[in-house]
Amino acid sequence: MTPYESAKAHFADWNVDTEAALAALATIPISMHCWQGDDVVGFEKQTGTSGGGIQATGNHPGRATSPEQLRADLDFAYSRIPGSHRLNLHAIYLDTDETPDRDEIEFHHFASWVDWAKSQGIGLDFNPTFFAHAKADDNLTLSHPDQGIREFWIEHGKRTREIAAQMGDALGSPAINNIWVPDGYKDNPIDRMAARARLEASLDAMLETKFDKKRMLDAVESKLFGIGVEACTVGSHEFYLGYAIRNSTVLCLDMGHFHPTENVADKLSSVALSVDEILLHVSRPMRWDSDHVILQNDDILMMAQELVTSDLLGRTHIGLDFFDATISRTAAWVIGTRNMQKALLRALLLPIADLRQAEDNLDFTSRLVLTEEFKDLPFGAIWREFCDRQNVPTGQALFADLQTYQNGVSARA
Ligand code: RNT
Ligand code: ZN
Repeated sequence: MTPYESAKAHFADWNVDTEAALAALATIPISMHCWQGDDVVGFEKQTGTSGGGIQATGNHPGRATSPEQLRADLDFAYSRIPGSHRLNLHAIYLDTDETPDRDEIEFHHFASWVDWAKSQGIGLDFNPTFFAHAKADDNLTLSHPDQGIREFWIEHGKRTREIAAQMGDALGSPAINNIWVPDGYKDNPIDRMAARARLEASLDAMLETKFDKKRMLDAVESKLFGIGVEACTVGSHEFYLGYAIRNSTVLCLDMGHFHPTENVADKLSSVALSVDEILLHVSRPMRWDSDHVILQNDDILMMAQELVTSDLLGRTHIGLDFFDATISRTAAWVIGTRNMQKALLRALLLPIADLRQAEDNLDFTSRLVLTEEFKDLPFGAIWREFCDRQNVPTGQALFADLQTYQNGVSARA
């Protein structure tokens, strides 16, 4: 008996079908974020730091400094992640000799990404970039009191929607265009309502043109606070929850954008009653929105479990959002993305019918016994089988691969 066959039998004892779990996992795409590869710098000719309260810390060697390098790193990462996935691009990752400002970008500036995605069988998602720009230095963009600045960012947003739609056309899979703005105030503002009214009006203008949902989906992402905007974030959770419901957009929940003791997994079933589709930015906040690489910790396991038990996989887009510059950036992608998949696999391997029955019978003892006993089942053998079937390494082979690749990029200037 192979380790997998033995593990399969252990799970079968509890009426859990490992083959069904493996088949289900193989169909779940994860949208990997391009910005882990270069510390959210991008390829605009003029760049500074990311700004807007988001920051990669660390200076590990090997940061990708060109689209070619980033794609090479991505190729490596995808080759060590089982399954077929997506890439989430930001507008600052354009690939061109031209120097368009944010309100001048066009689809052709991203054509190389589309060609690459096509050749790799990868779907694309997209984001307007409302930070790292002189017109965002006040930490105000779509809600800026200056109409000219608002119009500049509205135009940027409109262009990203058009670009995302064309990406969706080219790849035959809708691109999510996710809107996150850094807008907020360091100290207590006098007129929160005015700022929110301006943000709402700008979003309305930006989203005025309707796109076929087969091409592009609009998503909106809330936040609690950022460095420099401690007192008020204009696009708060309540703001965007209401906006998404009234305007039928996708709602993005970033795990780092809530109070540290809030359970973001718990929000899924609540918001799913009011919005059709959810976008996740799976992240690991440590004390604040620190964007650490995700671990197989309770927060991630709970998130995956909710997606499975609340039957939300069909209308949730799983994206990642972390960036750590103190470690190998490619290893961060590979380990973080695999951790999301491992969490999903663990959820798919739970005896859900028995757990539900115990809960319905108010038999919380059985529920506890089952969840805790299941933690000891040979999950690793099932995961390994998944990787073997997809020709992706595990264990020491993975460890060696990650090191070898990092050694190869460490000499980059
Ligand atoms: C910022 C948001 C946002 C960004 C990316 C780069 O706090 O989480 O999603 O991380 O757009
Ligand atoms: Zn995010």
